[in-house]
This record gives sequence, C-alpha cells and structure tokens, in this order.
Amino acid sequence: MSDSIKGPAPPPTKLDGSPLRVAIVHSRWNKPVIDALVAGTIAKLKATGVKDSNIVVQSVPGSFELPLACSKLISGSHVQAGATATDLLGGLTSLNPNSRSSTPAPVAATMPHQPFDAVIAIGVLIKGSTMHFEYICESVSHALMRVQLDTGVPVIFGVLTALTDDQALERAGIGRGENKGHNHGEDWALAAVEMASHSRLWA
Ligand code: DLZ
Repeated sequence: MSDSIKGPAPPPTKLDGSPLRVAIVHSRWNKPVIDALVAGTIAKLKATGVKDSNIVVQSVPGSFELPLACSKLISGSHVQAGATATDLLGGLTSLNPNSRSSTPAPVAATMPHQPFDAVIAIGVLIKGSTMHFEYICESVSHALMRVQLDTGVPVIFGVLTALTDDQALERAGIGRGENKGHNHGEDWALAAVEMASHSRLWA
C-alpha cells in the first residue's frame, strides 16, 4: 500500500448524476492515453448515475483547441434547440458513447436540449524538445479557467501535462510497468458531477 497523502478525499455527500447532462471534449493527440482517459471518465460518470443519453463526447485536434470547443458547446447548448453537439461545433466528429459512430445524430426539431451542467476537457500534453509544451499548457489552463468563470458552467481540467510518455500512461491507468497507475478520468468525472450538483444548488 502506498503511504502517499496525494489524491482527492471522497465528496462529503453521495453523488447523484442522474439529472445531469455532461459534455466531454477531448483532443486526439496521444490517442492511446486519451482513449483510456475518456473511457475512465465515461465509466465513472455512469457509475454516479449520469445517463448514456446525457453524455455528449466531442473530439478536437489538439489541446490548444479545447477552450474554444468548451465555450461553443456551453453557449450553443442553451440556444440551439435540438441541435446535436456536431451541429454546434460546425461538423467536427461527434461520438456518442453508445454508438461510437461518426455520423451525426438526426436533429430533433421539437426537443430542445438541456444545457450542459458540466464540461470535461481532456487532453494529453507531453513535453518535447521545444518550448511548445510550456506555451500550450499555460494558455490552455488559463483559457479553460476563463471559460468556466465567464459562463458559470463548471469546466473540469482534464489535461495531463506530462514530462514523459510514462507519466502520461500511468495517469491514465495504462502504465507499462508493474504499477499501471491510476486513471485520472475517474476523478474528473467525480469532480464534474460534484461541481454540477453544487452549481444547481448555488444557482
Ligand atoms: C502541435 C502539438 C504538439 C507538438 N504536441 C501536442 C501534445 O502533446 N498534445 C496535444 O494535445 N496537442 C499537441 N499539439 C497540437 C496543438 O495542441 C494544436 O492542436 C495545434 O497547434 C493546432 O492549433
């Protein structure tokens, strides 16, 4: 057993995700790690009661694109009755966790979508030999914070900023060594449900 004190304590009350609608926006860089993180996030969202049909998964090219996508999803979800996430982002690939199809779902003209209660931004940045990593880490973290403060919708920071491939793999629970690590997507799902529930109470 590890004697580390790191990691989140459990929430003070039982989480109930059943009334919530959550968007996951993920980048496609470093895909094996992204896939594990997205799967861990979805599994934990469902474990708290979030319904399949209330989880929208959207991909963008890289982490730098995450803040704009989160912002568009949040603002679009309020005003575009019946639009799918794909429509809101102008045709980027949308993945429903059930179908995993790249074909946009039909637009339901009479059924307005609920707004998103939380958005989880997932990216994996791995340091290279230039300053690129530092610039993207800094700008993306600031921009995601800005989106949540500007919109009032919780934006969960699911961006790994790893110095090595192994650090990234271990934080997705797929480490190459004996210790597989821990899938941080699970923590991000819990943070999303907790913050979304708080936000409903605070509204
Ligand atoms: C260009 C780039 C590089 C070098 N590394 C990563 C990375 O490790 N993780 C990531 O999510 N994205 C990376 N990108 C892509 C940028 O985030 C962005 O998509 C492009 O610069 C286009 O704006």
